Amino acid sequence: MKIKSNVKLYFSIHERREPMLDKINNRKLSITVIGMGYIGLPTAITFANAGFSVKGFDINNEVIKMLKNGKVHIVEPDLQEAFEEAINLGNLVPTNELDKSDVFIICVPTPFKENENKKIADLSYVESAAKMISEYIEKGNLVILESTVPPMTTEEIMGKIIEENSGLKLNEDFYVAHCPERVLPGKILYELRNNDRIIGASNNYSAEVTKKLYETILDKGKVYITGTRTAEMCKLVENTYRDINIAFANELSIIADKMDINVFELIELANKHPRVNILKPGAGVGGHCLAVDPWFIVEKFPQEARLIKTAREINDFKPEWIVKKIEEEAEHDKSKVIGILGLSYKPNIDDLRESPSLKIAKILKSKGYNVLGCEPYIEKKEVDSIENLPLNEIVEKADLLVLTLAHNQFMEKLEMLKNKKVLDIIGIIEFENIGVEGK
Ligand code: SAJ
Repeated sequence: MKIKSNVKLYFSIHERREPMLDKINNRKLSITVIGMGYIGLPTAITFANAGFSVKGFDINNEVIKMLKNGKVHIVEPDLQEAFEEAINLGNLVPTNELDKSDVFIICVPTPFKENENKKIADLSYVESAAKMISEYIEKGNLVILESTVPPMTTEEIMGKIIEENSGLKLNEDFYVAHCPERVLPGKILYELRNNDRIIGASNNYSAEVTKKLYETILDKGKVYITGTRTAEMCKLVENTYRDINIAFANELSIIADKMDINVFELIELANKHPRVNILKPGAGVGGHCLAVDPWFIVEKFPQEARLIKTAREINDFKPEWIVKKIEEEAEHDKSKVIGILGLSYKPNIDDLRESPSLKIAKILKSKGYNVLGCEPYIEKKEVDSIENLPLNEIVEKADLLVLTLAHNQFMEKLEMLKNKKVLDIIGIIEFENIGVEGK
């Protein structure tokens, strides 16, 4: 009895596997990417330019309208050209209507929300994508989740929602995989082809098809197969590793300040040891990844994830500590004009999500200080209620300048700050002045 059912299962999977793999080989596989944001749009473009017929779905009509008019809505090197190539090939169709597809790839945001003073993942976009897919999914289809999620989401939440709403059975009728995105904004198209990919698959069939599919877009990158839980955790661990290391650097900066020594000199010298590589302290940790993902582990394992939580708290506290330093420098005189050099979350980009520099500016403003900002990568006169001035104007107007980001546009014009009072958070000016040997 047992053998018979196994044989039956083998044949049913075998029959379905061959056409799916053939379809990948001869580019007859249809792909729908759900979410046309920072990850979904470049992913859809990359698969389209690899020869697949791709639908780029988004619920935001404005985004679809813009794409249909031939313009990408994201600032990212070479993306517009790659998009035009995909459209000219006839392989990419932006749409706000979902339809049947061999493969669905979910690339929707997973922010966090506050719940009873705890930071937990907001999975509403993943859940609603899964519900939408349930209406169109057919036997043999594959659903790949690329969004960063807490452990036990791919099969246990997304898979379950599709089962409940479609009536199909996971691993018998349809398959799921988690293939977390790992690309760095500013280098997305390059990293999509050259970073290794981790694939967490619900069974061997899903692993084989997902691996084959992603290999069609990879140049240097390799595919590694594991279970869904390990893949989910792997993505979170990568960003948490970096967050913890930056927290160490930020904690050192606070200790060094108390000791009246230069933290940048300290780190430079410690890093001369062959097995030490301390990262850079700064204004704090921003962006939608490092500042968010570690909380997904804390949410699931609040008792165990003590170091992870502490690191998050240290990095979140850094902007508040910097505000205190600024107040001291300004002698608590609220008539003084404070200029914040850099408002985005890291150098040379326009992204403001979870930005520590912006947080510093807003705290100071809420305390009644006269705050000006300079964010050369944003062409607006105001950035989230902070007046945004060109460098020459802010240098002229501010009594105290706070250098929070090593934007190229600042680095090229550092001499403009020469005779100004500058609080250097990132160790550019002070560091050069003390002139550590070998630097
Ligand atoms: N930062 C420091 N000191 C450092 C390095 C960074 O303070 O020495 C700060 C930055 O200023 C910024 C924050 O950390 O505020 C995050 O910047 P980042 O460049 O470290 O990372 P992200 O958030 O832009 O991108 C990360 C990447 N993950 C890793 O490097 C492990 C990227 O590969 C991921 O794809 C991305 O998160 C994501 O989407 O998860």
